[in-house]
Amino acid sequence: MTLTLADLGWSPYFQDQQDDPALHPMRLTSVTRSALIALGPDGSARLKPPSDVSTGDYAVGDWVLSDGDIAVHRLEPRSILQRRASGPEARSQLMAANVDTLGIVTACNADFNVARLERYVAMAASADCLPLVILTRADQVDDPDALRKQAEAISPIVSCITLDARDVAEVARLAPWCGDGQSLALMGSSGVGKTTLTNGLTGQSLATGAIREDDAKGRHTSTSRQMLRTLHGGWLIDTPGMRAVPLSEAADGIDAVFADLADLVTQCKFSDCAHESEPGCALQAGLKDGSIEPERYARWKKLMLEEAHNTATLAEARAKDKARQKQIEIGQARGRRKRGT
Ligand SMILES: Nc1nc2c(ncn2[C@@H]2O[C@H](COP(=O)(O)OP(=O)(O)OP(=O)(O)O)[C@@H](O)[C@H]2O)c(=O)[nH]1
Ligand SMILES: [Mg+2]
Repeated sequence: MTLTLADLGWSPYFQDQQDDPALHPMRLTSVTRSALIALGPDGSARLKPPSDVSTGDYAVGDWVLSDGDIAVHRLEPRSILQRRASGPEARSQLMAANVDTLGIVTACNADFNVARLERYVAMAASADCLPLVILTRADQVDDPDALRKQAEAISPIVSCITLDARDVAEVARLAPWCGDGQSLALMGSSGVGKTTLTNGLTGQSLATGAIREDDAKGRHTSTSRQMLRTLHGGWLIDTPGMRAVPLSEAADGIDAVFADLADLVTQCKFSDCAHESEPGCALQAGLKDGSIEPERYARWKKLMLEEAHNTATLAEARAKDKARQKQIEIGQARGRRKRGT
């Protein structure tokens, strides 16, 4: 089947960035340590990044301009989903690019957790993706609607669908989010049914794995991110289960999820109010008169502090990298002067 650029999600936003007609636009369907797998109207290709760039600087869903062998330019994405990478290094991990909707997958079991959902919604909001909570295993509880209401109460920007991910007819309700040129990325813990949904939406038979009976945790069956064409004419990005959702550079997303609290912050008497015991603190006043739920306030505060810390560490690491690079360049220039080249 021949795909057009529009089928792949191309738009004037990317067209405006194409300044070299000799290069071909392609969309990345998979990113490995050694290669970028890309799809274009002429089929798929295995590309390399330019010599000074690593494949970790690309995300599944990215648009690149290719010469057939090398991804010469990475086009500025319209949206990028990222989190702080796990491990001691201060790095941000690119998870998916040019996604229209983030499908936040959770199940009607022990995985359901409002604090975690808030993190995903903040991640989506800060990337300008629509947050859609997909609540699987609706077949295993009496009242999935009670959980749906809890998810939708997180923020007016959240919609939620409950379903049995194994039922292909039910899964087709997700078609509006992954039809013509639309991209839907699925994220969530291991075992919540991301790949089961992917199979239902794409007609593929990717491996799925049963969850543990005692704590409902999955076994990390999927190990890589990949973008697949859906039966509805759009794109779906399946991802491996995530153990944690550490946010960085997502302050605007947190403000979007907790818009009411973010509004109140502007009414505090002092601009550097820590919302603890300062006089004239609008948040403490809200807690006192019962208009703010204490648990939600505590989750907001924890997320704000963590995000600020992660963003600062990232900025510091980038500044150090820049300084190191500068020293290398100075050293190289000195060497060249000495050699008279
Ligand atoms: N009863 C029921 N079982 C489901 C549902 N969704 C998924 N499952 C089962 O849950 C198990 C895990 O599903 P997967 O699709 O592998 O989960 P995943 O989110 O891709 O997991 P990882 O790849 O490990 O991140 C499989 O045995 C599925 O058949 C559902 O809605 N209802
Ligand atoms: Mg999976």
